[in-house]
This record gives sequence, C-alpha cells and structure tokens, in this order.
Amino acid sequence: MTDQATYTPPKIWTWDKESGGRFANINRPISGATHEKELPVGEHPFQLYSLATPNGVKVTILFEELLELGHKGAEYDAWLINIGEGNQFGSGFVAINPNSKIPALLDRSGPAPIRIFESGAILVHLAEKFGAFLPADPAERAEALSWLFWQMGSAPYLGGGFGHFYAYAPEKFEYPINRFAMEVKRQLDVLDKRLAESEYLGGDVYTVADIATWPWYGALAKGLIYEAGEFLQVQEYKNVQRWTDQIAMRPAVKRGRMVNRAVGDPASQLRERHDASDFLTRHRTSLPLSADNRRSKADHDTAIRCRSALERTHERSFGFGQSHTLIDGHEAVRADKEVAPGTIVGLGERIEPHLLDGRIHMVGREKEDRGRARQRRVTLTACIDMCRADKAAVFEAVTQRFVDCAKDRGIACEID
Ligand SMILES: N[C@@H](CCC(=O)N[C@@H](CS)C(=O)NCC(=O)O)C(=O)O
Repeated sequence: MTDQATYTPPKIWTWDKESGGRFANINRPISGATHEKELPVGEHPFQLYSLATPNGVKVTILFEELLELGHKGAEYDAWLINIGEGNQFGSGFVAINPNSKIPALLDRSGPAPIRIFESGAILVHLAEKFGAFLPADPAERAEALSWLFWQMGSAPYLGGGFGHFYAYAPEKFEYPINRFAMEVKRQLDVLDKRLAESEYLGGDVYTVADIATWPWYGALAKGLIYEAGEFLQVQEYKNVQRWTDQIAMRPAVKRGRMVNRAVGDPASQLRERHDASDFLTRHRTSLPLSADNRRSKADHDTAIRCRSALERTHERSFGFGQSHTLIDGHEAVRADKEVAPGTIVGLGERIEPHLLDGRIHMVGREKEDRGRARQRRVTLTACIDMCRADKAAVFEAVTQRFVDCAKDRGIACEID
C-alpha cells in the first residue's frame, strides 16, 4: 500500500483486491449475485434474512416488541446470513435485496409476497402494518420519522467512516480518524441534547426512531463497538447513557439482540429464530463447537435440564420513588456472574438458565408508571426449584431481603 502522504490518485480508479483491512475479502465494486443459492423459507408470515449487526438488530428488536405487545401476526422466522462468508451475494438474497446487505425481509402475510430492504424501510413497513411504534398524530409522526431518517443518514459516518478507519483499516491514518471522530462526537452531542429535552427521540413515547438508533449509538455509548468508549469519552453524554440503559432493560430488546447473533458469548447467541420458545431451548445448540465453547455446551445442556425443573412461582410488584435500579449493591449484574442463593440479581436482568441450577433468582421486569413522573414499577419474579416444599417461605424471605436492600441504600420502595 502506498504511503498516504505520497498517494496521488491515478487517472482511472482500478480495483485493488489486496487493499487490506477487515472485510476486504467481501468488498467488491460490482453488484449482483456471485452464486446460485435459494433462501430457506419457514412457516411464519415474515421471513427475515439477517445477522445481529446494529442494522440487523433493529428489525429483530421491532419484531420482538410487536410480539411483546401481543401482535401474533408478527411471528417471524429469522435466518442467518453470514456476510463474512458472502451469503449476501447468493441469488436468493440478491432477489430480495439487490444491494446485497442485511437485513432483508419477505412479507408473506398478504396475497403476494412483498420484499423490503433497508432497515429503515423495514421498520416503517412493520410499524405501519401493525399500527405500533410510530405515532398516528402528524406532528409526533413527523418527529419520529425525522429521527429515524437522522439515524439512517448518520450511522454510515459512524460505521463506514469512524469505525472503519479507527478499528478496521489496515493502518491508522490521522486525517480520517480525526475527521470522523469529530463528526461522531457531534452526532452524540445532537442525541444528548435531544434526550435532555425528551425521554425518547420522538418525544414521550418509544418509537422506531429509538429502535433504529439504540443498536448503533447505545452500543457506542457503552463502548461495545470499535472499542472507542475512552477515545470518544462516551460517558460524558449523560442523556444518551440514561436512554441507552432504559432501552436495554426492555425484554424485547434483550431478546431481539440475541437473534441471528453468531459471535460473542455463546449464551447470547440465537443463530436462527423460528419460535418464541427458541430463546429458552435452542440458543447455542446449533453452534459448531470450538475448543473454547465446549465447556459452555455442557453448561447449556445443564441449563436446559434446569429450566424444565424450575417453575415461575411468585410475582410481586414494587414502586420506587428515587431509583429504578437496585441490585444487591451493584449497578449492573452480568449474566455470567456467580449468584449466591437468595441474591437479588437485578432489575431488568435475566439470568441465564444455566446459572439457575436449583438456586433462587429474581427476574425483574420494569414498567413505567405513566401516572407518576419518573416513578418506576418493577415486577420481580422468583424462580424457585419445584422440589422445594417451602417455596412460599423462601419467596417471603427473598422479598424481605429486597426491601431491606432498598432501605440500606436509602431508596424509597413500596410493595403492592
Ligand atoms: N443502509 C442499510 C445498511 C445495511 C448494511 O450496511 N448492512 C451490512 C451489515 S451492518 C452488510 O450487510 N454488509 C455486507 C456487505 O457490505 O457486503 C440498512 O440500514 O439496511
């Protein structure tokens, strides 16, 4: 590669296959299919062909949110498209998305299948179809759509610009890193100011604008993409942090981000999704076993056995005056932490089944109480081993522990 300081573009650009950098092997200056490959089709009205990148996750989160709202017609099959292996250049995929990028959707709910590509178009298609997550009021709708399209226009600067030059390029060059770091910090500031004046991007309610923006800027704010948290000083964007945490607690978001995930902690991967129960039973099972995750597979098998030995016994609702996060002395609990019996593991945190193993766990589901400003209600569910005869007593003890824990931390807490 030529030194950037001395590079003079030739008269005519030619394709340098050896340009290097991550993804260099899949980047081509030619569109269209490279090989014949039909796509699989499942039984549900929606067939999604995707991968859990930030663009892919937008759509799986929306599907899970729709299902969470009770829209049974939003059942979907999510098939894995491995872009590192060039699956996006198969003829079947290209027929749905001539741009060869995930996500791509086939809506088979009507008389003739409809193809939709571009994540923003998919979000709008689904939101309109189900009348959800996109307000009907013209002013609110315009605001939500404005932020949705802001995201669609801005993220390529974050990913294709900053992310590429900071994390993926074969060498670090000051000029593009400076230019795109400046732009990304400006974008974070735009978001931060907006989120200082309203709870969500579109206003008071959670919409497709948040669903589209969270996987990119929420991940950036937590230092989860490009390892750039410190470089960009993301913790300074306090309102973005608040919004990111708030959205991360939604059960549908937790599920949506697992779908079509093929990297990272095996417990967080559901490579294909065909049924709601897949989250409990199928994740990780189809993983090829590397030496590293062989132990996890054993854990997973135990997990499946444990889950069937557990039952959901009690639920109790708590309202909080000051804080909505109460985790036995910690701000956050990772699902892979060892959890002692009786520990309150976290609100909004779901503990992976392989850690349940006959112990008692509290699973928090957070809901906003719209009637009371900033007040949160939390339902705790205790999963207690079915074999325990003293289930009710155990639940009482755990509840008491929860209340004591709140008191110790000076948090006002009332039990319904
Ligand atoms: N604007 C598109 C961008 C989609 C996109 O860039 N997808 C990436 C993964 S996040 C991809 O499929 N890349 C494969 C490739 O470039 O060959 C959208 O939002 O749907």
